Amino acid sequence: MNILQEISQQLQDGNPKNVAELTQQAINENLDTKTILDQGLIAGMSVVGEKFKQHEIFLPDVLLAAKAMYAGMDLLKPLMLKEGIPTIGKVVIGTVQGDLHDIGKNLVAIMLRGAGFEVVDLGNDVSPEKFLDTAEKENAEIIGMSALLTTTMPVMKKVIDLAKERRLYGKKKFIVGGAPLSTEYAKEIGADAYCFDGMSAVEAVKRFTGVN
Ligand code: B1M
Repeated sequence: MNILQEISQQLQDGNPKNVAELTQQAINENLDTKTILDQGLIAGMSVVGEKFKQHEIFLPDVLLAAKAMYAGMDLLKPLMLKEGIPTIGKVVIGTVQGDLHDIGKNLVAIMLRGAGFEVVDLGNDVSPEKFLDTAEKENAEIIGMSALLTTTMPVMKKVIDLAKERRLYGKKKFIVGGAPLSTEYAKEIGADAYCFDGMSAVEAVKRFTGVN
């Protein structure tokens, strides 16, 4: 088993301490940050998700895996931010109301910051009003919404509909992401872009702010 497989396995087993040690070891061995993230941490979390779906494991196991994921991400975060350049645009980001999943949203926030954007992170369970009030107050060009549950996806539409009411639609760009979403859904609700992962969120925000 190589070190990336070990990270994935320890994450699946819900061992934050071991995940942190192995992640640090991989960093010391000069493994690429994105490789550690994708083939170690995210790979492990994908297995956890699949097992949870099949009822092979239960919620407490998923919580432990999430803790382990954060133990690894905390070490990778400074490296991901390192190449940051001066602020070139502002993004308000959050997980929509009713949804507590924040691992993916946090990863996206880290990558946006790493790409030089200022990010106002509202956390999870964010109401439509809070997204829009903050974007106005902070004068942010972009509003980024994350949803991991099919039951919370419609909140994204509520945010966009409220933006239309407040005549903000067209003035701000709306990007959406999260495992249950798709390009079609994004189009249907009037979002400006569906982002599959952190990298595509960075690309979309660059496009909307005119950064190359
Ligand atoms: Co929950 N959960 N969970 N969960 N959980 C899912 C999402 C689920 C698919 C599991 C399953 O059944 N296979 C399922 C949803 C089913 C559905 O709606 N279709 C589910 C369920 C049912 C639930 C509960 C309802 C369980 C219960 O209570 N019975 C409950 C809901 C609580 C709530 O939110 N109200 C619940 C709770 C939890 C925990 C709290 C235990 C924990 C969350 C911990 C946390 O986030 N702090 C948890 C976890 C960890 C998961 C899984 C296993 C992993 C999610 C994750 O972090 N993935 C998940 C299964 C899965 O997704 N395979 C599952 C890793 C992360 C890096 O990926 O979040 O997809 P992801 O983010 C990616 C992209 O999607 C994208 O970029 C990220 C990086 O590549 N992206 C964006 C995400 N947001 C973006 C925003 C952007 C751009 C890109 O722009 C703004």
